[in-house]
Amino acid sequence: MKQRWAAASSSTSLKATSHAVADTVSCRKAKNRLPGLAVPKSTTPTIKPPLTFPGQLAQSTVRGYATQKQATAYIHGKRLYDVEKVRHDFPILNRLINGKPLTYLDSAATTQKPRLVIDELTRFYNEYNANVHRGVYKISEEATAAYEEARAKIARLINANSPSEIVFVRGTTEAINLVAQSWGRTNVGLGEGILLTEMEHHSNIVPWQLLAKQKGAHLKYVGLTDDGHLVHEDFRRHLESGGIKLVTMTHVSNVLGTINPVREYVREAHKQSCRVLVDAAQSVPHMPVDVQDMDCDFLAFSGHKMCGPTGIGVLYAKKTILEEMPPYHGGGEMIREVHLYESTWRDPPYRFEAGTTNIAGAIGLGKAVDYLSELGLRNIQAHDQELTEYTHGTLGKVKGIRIYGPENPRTKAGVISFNLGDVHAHDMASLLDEDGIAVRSGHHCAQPLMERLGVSSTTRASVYVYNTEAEIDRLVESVERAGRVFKV
Ligand code: C6P
Repeated sequence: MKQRWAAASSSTSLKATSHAVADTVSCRKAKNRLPGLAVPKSTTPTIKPPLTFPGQLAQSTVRGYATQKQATAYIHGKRLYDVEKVRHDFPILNRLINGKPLTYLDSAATTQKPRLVIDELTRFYNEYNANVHRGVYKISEEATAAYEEARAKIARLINANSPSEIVFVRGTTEAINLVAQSWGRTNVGLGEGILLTEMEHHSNIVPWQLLAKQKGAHLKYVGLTDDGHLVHEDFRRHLESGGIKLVTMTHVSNVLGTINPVREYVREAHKQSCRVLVDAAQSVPHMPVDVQDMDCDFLAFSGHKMCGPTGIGVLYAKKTILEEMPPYHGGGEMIREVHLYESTWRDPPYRFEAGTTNIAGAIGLGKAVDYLSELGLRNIQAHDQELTEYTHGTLGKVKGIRIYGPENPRTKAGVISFNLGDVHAHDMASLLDEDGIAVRSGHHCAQPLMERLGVSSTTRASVYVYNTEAEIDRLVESVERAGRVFKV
């Protein structure tokens, strides 16, 4: 078989890459509970006062836990994890691709959706579709309550101080652009610096390049070790050189799976009076994230990477910071008063939610949070971890394979990027697709990282709640088949 994306020379590989497929709860009612996933005895609430936050429109509970601490324990709780039961929740996993079962190993790009999320989207449109915060009639009030309840659930998931610290946006990309154009334009000036890392996704590079051009600021980068960790010395040196206003870094690399010690970096940055933004697109869906413990100033993530709908995401920011930030977009519902020549703004988060937002998306994301909370974020992390170790142990033995990032799978998240000999990543992904295996290939929207790795592309398998060791075995067999086909 001829390699369609011939990788013989780096120039042809780069050409291939540029052509590439664009690199691309309300838990109030017991009947809504997931079958077979009972709340563990140790954390079952005995009292049911609602959890409320100041400014919250709808009172909401996460299974009636009395305190934030109890709810957080529930969300991150440890209990037996039954992957076969989980798989039944995802209708798409019944599909056959080329006569073979769909083996979905591209959850870092977007995750599949459980029935409960799909059903809630349908229920919203069938039963209570209305605009929020505008109508005084029944279904508008229902939609508003569900929308605000979703906000409260997200606040609890990441242990924010208040739902008013949760801004609904389209996704991680929009969240970062919001910070760059609102906070950044106000706070970053001529000659000042923004500190990034070489493992960032384009979404956490380009908005800062735009800001730097607008303000005459400059970007600095923390380098990487050969096994995909940040060079701490670099970080310290840049910080101590002065003038850095913002540190912005990913929590988990979408290419290498590296888990950055953001808590420590935040502490060091704060000592130098820098603000810190954490790109949590690849962490919030996969592990417990506690913004108060991390003490980051901003945190961004996307609903579609955590079993929620596309087109909805979250910007978390500390309340005091949000209050000082000017609007990002102007329009309906973000204003207090509008006059012909000037206007005043509502308090956060509404100041940043101009126009009709993705109401169904937010409600669907609330359901996804319910779902993940039922499973337990610690369980999800442990499951990812086991599969990652298994993948390193099996895929790592294939002749000619090179896995990028941390060598010790225990120190990384469930993202496994690899190349086999000089087989181009797109050829590899196409061949795996013949076997019903969905992986991503290309630069993964991280071209500077590709440059650092000295490659134009990689094939990436990424795991989530529904993946099994049997699926990893299928991946390994298929990669071995590719090795035979391409004579590696
Ligand atoms: N990474 C991937 O396949 P959006 O597209 O806004 O939901 O998320 C952007 C983003 C930001 N940061 C990180 C670390 C990411 O991984 C992503 C999305 C996907 O790796 C799609 S490019």
